[in-house]
Formats: sequence, structure tokens, C-alpha cells
Amino acid sequence: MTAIPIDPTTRLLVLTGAGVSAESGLDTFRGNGGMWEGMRAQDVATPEAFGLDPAKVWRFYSARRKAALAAAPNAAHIALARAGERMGERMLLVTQNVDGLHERAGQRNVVRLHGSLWVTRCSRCTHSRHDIEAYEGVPLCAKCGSAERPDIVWFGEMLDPDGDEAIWRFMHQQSGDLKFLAIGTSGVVYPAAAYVEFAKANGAETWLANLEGGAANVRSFDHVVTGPAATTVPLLLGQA
Ligand code: BV8
Ligand code: ZN
Repeated sequence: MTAIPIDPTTRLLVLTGAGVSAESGLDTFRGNGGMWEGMRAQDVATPEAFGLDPAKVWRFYSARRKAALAAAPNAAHIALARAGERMGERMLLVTQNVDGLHERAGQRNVVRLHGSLWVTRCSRCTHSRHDIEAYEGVPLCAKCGSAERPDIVWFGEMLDPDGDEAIWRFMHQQSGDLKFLAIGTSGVVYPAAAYVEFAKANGAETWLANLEGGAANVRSFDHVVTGPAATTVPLLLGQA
């Protein structure tokens, strides 16, 4: 496997998915039959599910908070943070993950496409807070008394426009050659799964690094590297 050619004019857009945190011990979204902590994502990661049974949704996210608190960044997160140190503005890391492991590895200006496990916000007013608590019941907003929810983007919900804007801006910058690297993602969830096509439309050379070759959008990539991210990512970034 050869490293991604990175020179002083290279701009590197990285998209990560659940697979980058697998070697930190966290469940992937479609691993073990698409079950997360014993529940089906569609039954717990939608606004309808929250409306129907907020306590069940909180049990699901509380279990993921506990697992993520016990997890540590792995060599893939660390190599990406090192590359970010080296490249500064010329690298943008976009993650579908909500576990915060990129930030804990020292990655700066992470675009968190699907929100954060570590923020609890009111389902009605704008009150939100950093939170690592696990809940059996449903926490209530200190400001208005309404049910609080994890600050997570569920299926059928819009992504934060600022994140989208940062990605577009990065891809459209004329200076330098754009390279796109997707790591540990099955390429099923939109709009993240479409970024490889947008990057190609902006002239990017593209890489997919997944445990096995399968991803719904695998044919969009110029290079497909298979293996565990903690091994492949340091090699791809010329750090192994
Ligand atoms: C939106 C919450 C506008 C956070 C998540 C029909 C067609 C196309 C699109 C749609 C459609 N119907 C609806 C849509 C839009 C929908 C969507 O894409 N649905 C899909 C399922 C068809 N998208 C949305 O709703 C998005 N919003 O579009 O707004 C809109 C509004 C209304 C109506 C329409 C449009 C919101 C999407 C965000 C949903 N929230 N999660 C959380 O709880 O975590 S998505 C969920 O999937 C997770 O965030 C997860 O990160 C994400 C993607 O999964 P992956 O990260 O790829 O993980 P996965 O397990 O699938 O794959 C892991 C990969 O890693 C595998 O390939 C595996 O091989 C590999 N791997 C494993 N171990 C390793 C490894 N690789 C390397 N090393 C290893 N060790
Ligand atoms: Zn409130």
C-alpha cells in the first residue's frame, strides 16, 4: 500500500464513519447485524422514535455514552490528528461519528456532521449543555421544563448548515490539488455518502479505507484500501 501523495499544495478532505472507532471498541452502525447496544437504529435514531418513547432513546444513547467514555482514540485517530497538525488549514476532517474520539486525539476544527454524544439540548427551546451523564429516564430542560434530547442528527433531520458550508468551501477552494479520503464508512447514509462524488466533481483523487472492500459507493473511489483503519490510516498518511 502506498501513502497518499501529500505535498505543500495538497488539500486533504477526510470523511470518517463508525469503522474508524471500531478498534477503540465502539459498535459500528451496520456491524453485528445493524444492532446498536441491542437496538435497531431505525427504532432509536429518529425524531419519531424519540416522540414515541424518549426514555428508550435515552437508554440507547446513555449506553453509547458509557461505551464512548470507556474508549480511547486508536492509531487511526492519532495519525489523522498528526496530519491535521502538519497540514493546518489544508486538511478538513468531517466525521459522521458522535463519539468525540477525533477531538480527544487532538484533531482541531472537526466538522461533526451528525452532532455530538456529549451535548444534551432541549427538544423545544435553545438551551443546550455539555453532558456526559447516562439516564434511565428523560432529563428535563432547566429553562423551560421540556424533555431534553441528545444533540444528535437523526434520520429525517437536517444537518447543521454550517458543517455543509465548511465542506463546500473547502472543496471549492481553487488553490492546490484536492484529495479525498473516506475511512470506515459503508457509504449508505446521505448526504455524507455523496461527498466522494462532489469531491471528484472538484477534481479530487479519492481513496476509501475500509475493513473490507464493501461500501455502497465503493465504485466512486479511485483507490480502495482494505484492512483495519488503525493499520491502514497511518500507512496512507505516510506515518507508519
Ligand atoms: C438528511 C445518528 C435532509 C447519530 C445517524 C433514500 C435514499 C437516500 C437517502 C435517503 C432516503 N431516505 C431518506 C434519506 C436520507 C437519510 C439517509 O441517508 N437514509 C439512508 C439510511 C438511506 N439521511 C438523513 O435523513 C440525513 N438527513 O438527509 O436531511 C432530509 C430531511 C428529510 C427527508 C429527507 C432528507 C441524516 C443522516 C444522519 C442520520 N444519523 N446517526 C448516531 O446515533 O450515531 S446515521 C448513522 O449512520 C451513524 O451516524 C453512522 O455514523 C452513519 C453512517 O454509518 P457508517 O459510519 O458508515 O457506519 P457503518 O456501520 O454503516 O459502516 C462502518 C464501516 O466501517 C463498514 O463499511 C465496515 O466495513 C467498516 N469497518 C468496520 N470496522 C473497521 C472498518 N473500517 C476500517 N477499520 C475497521 N476496524
Ligand atoms: Zn427548554
